[in-house]
Amino acid sequence: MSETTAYRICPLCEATCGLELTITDGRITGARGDHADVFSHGFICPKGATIGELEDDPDRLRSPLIRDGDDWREAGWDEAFAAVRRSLGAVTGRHGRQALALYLGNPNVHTLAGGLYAGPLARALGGTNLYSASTVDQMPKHVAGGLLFGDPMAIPVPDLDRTSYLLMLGANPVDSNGSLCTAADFPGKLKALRRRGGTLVVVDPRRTRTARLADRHLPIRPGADAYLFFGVVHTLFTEGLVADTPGVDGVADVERLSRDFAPEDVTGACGVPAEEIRRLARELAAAPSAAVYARIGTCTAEFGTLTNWLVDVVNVLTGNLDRPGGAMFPLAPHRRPGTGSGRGFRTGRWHSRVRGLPEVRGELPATTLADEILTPGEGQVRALITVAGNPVLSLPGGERLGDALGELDFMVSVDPYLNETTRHAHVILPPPPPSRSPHYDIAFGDLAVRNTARYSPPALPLRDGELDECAILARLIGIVSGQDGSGQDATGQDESWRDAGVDEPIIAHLLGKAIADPSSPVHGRDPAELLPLLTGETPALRRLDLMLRLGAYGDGFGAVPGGLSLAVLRDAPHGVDLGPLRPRLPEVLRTPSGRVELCPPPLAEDTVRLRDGLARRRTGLVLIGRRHLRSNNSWLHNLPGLVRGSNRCTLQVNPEDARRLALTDKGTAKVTGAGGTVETEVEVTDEVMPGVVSLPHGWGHGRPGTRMSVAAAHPGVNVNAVTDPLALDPLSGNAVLNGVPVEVQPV
Ligand SMILES: Nc1nc2c(c(=O)[nH]1)N[C@H]1C(S)=C(S)[C@@H](COP(=O)(O)OP(=O)(O)OC[C@H]3O[C@@H](n4cnc5c(=O)[nH]c(N)nc54)[C@H](O)[C@@H]3O)O[C@H]1N2
Ligand SMILES: Nc1nc2c(c(=O)[nH]1)N[C@H]1C(S)=C(S)[C@@H](COP(=O)(O)OP(=O)(O)OC[C@H]3O[C@@H](n4cnc5c(=O)[nH]c(N)nc54)[C@H](O)[C@@H]3O)O[C@H]1N2
Ligand code: SF4
Ligand SMILES: [Mo]
Repeated sequence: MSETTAYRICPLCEATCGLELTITDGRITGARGDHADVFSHGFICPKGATIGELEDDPDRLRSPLIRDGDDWREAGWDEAFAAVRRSLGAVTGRHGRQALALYLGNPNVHTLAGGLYAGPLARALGGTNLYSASTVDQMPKHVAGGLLFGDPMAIPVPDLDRTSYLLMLGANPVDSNGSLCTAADFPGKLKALRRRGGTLVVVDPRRTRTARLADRHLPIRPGADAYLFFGVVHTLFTEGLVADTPGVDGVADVERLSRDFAPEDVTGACGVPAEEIRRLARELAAAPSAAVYARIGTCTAEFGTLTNWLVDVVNVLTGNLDRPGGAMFPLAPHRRPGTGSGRGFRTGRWHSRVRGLPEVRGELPATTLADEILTPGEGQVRALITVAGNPVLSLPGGERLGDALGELDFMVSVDPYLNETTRHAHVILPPPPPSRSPHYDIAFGDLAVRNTARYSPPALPLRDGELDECAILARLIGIVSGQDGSGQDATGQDESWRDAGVDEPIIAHLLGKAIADPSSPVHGRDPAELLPLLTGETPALRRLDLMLRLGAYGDGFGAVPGGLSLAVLRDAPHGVDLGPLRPRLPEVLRTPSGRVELCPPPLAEDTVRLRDGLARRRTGLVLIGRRHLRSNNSWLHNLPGLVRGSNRCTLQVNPEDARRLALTDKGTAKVTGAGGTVETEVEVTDEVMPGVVSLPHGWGHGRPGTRMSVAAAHPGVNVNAVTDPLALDPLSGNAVLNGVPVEVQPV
């Protein structure tokens, strides 16, 4: 028996914990927190601890599948890619590139493959049918950041380790472990905040486990955070609490807009008492440092972009943007600092064919994908690529989308499971499990509460028949872009890399830009001298090495002694600490003015909608979502270690509502919304406020043709059969998943 230890960053959520894996005879036999990890210091959650189960799951696909009528047959990679090439070519040959769509799911931000290849794959499409989980998640954040700071990736995060006052809305990091705020051991950081005398206030319709850690929990009517925040802004102005705001335009315009939203005006809409709104404003202004942090509950709502704008308005007006202890901009190791101005950000450069919805960051709202497949005419979608997504369960209208997928001429999915979505594919290309893939978090360095750099090599080698996901995506890009004429003779992995030819042009482009940039450490050097210095067994890793060496802390190919490179990270299995967040204004800005634009016209215009909503009568039940520590969206329900115990897909109902509606605990309720009806188990609890019911997403398993036996035994119901595919935040195209009007009846 041989036993070894390997270190691997957990890819299952945004906390990015360092895992210490025990490997016995080529299998993962243990996973615990890596105490030496410079970022997570030993913290993990039950999901990270079951990573071995994920690896050994007998339902996990280990070789490509090709549809054969109602059956599947296992195929080799060359045969699978040849089938993809033939079928995609037939569709685009007949109908043009607009007939091809791509859906990118959430795990793309958790894999090196997604980080390096999702962008190039999207660009290779050559049409406008790009969809992703971003429009059922955080798109309002990108739009707010884009308009305020000129860069949709400029999303400030709370400086958790140093703040003395944290106001949190629409987030439950004790269960989710945090989002758009990468912080391992979020619960520990909240406890530490209180221990050092700081204050935590949580605004949430549910008394979550996070709310229970807080000094105050303020229940709010779902979808109404923008009202609360305008009330706070109003108070800051009327009580003279606004800090100096050098480098900020539009303060007077925000003041003017806020006049309609006095605490007394908004209290009816949001359900938070006027005096409490004033108190929040006063406390935020008076705290030595304070940060407002708003997450998914505020994004997936009808005023999602307005809310996330107002959150940063409050961070600015209280003097807390970009100062230690406030809301700050991380600087990831593979990024270069900016120049302080740029072209700015706009949306609506094109519109969706059927519903006329504006493009945002090159994407169309995911909830309109079904319309684009089902509506005949020029530009109709006839082929779909999904990578790491399960839109049938994740999107409002997902059930209709499932029907639509059955109508496609061709569908290919890069996914390890035969699930509710991939069962409609014609070819499935499964990636190897995380422990057999190299890892570096491209996405989360931009969002982490401390700057660090960490790389995990594969803990185990690929097994026969497995292909690294970077190679899978590179190969797909080659096919989609028409560059892969290689044909049929690609045998081993080296071949499939070589014929893809995706990375070399990107490397040449990045290097060329750096060489031309007077502020780069490689300015004026010769590419022919630098290229051979790149290390890495694969083109993906060579590209990562390049990004690190040119990045903010890079070695500049020797110009900066002690700087980062892939080799340096390989020698540091627990990561390299780069210190606490540092102020980045104005360098981080990409607005044409080089200033923070506090009152961009699209946001100012959308306040009309908010004002109109003040008069709306608010009666009737609304639905919100819920996350559980042992679950992760739709795809970890096949691990016995995580689904053990009682049913979690319950409808939480306040006792007051339960009495009124004659619902009983453990009884069954029928929940009806604009999208349809589901029947589910009732859980009567005063955790949810009156007038609000809560049902988690990602359930609805056990369908014919899927191959997830454990999930099928714990099916739950699909909440997105109830939510409304037509309900969107207009500025971001983000779906409304919280504050969904529903009717509930006993069965
Ligand atoms: N009602 C409601 N709906 C919601 C939400 C909500 O709160 N309420 N939340 C929304 C949010 S925030 C999100 S992010 C979306 C998620 O929406 P999706 O991304 O569409 O769905 P996931 O459930 O994350 O599915 C992930 C898929 O990736 C596959 N996968 C796992 N690991 C890998 C890998 O390494 N490589 C590849 N190629 N595939 C992999 C899994 O098998 C699964 O099929 O759901 C959204 N939907
Ligand atoms: N265990 C686990 N962890 C996860 C996931 C998972 O499915 N399970 N999913 C991952 C993903 S993809 C994401 S995006 C993140 C999300 O991470 P979080 O943003 O922390 O998401 P949630 O835990 O859903 O918390 C959202 C909170 O918003 C509240 N809420 C709902 N509507 C409103 C509203 O209108 N206003 C306010 N103020 N609050 C509201 C809900 O009651 C809930 O407590 O979690 C990630 N981590
Ligand atoms: S909190 Fe859990 S799932 Fe998230 S990265 Fe850490 S161990 Fe993995
Ligand atoms: Mo998400």
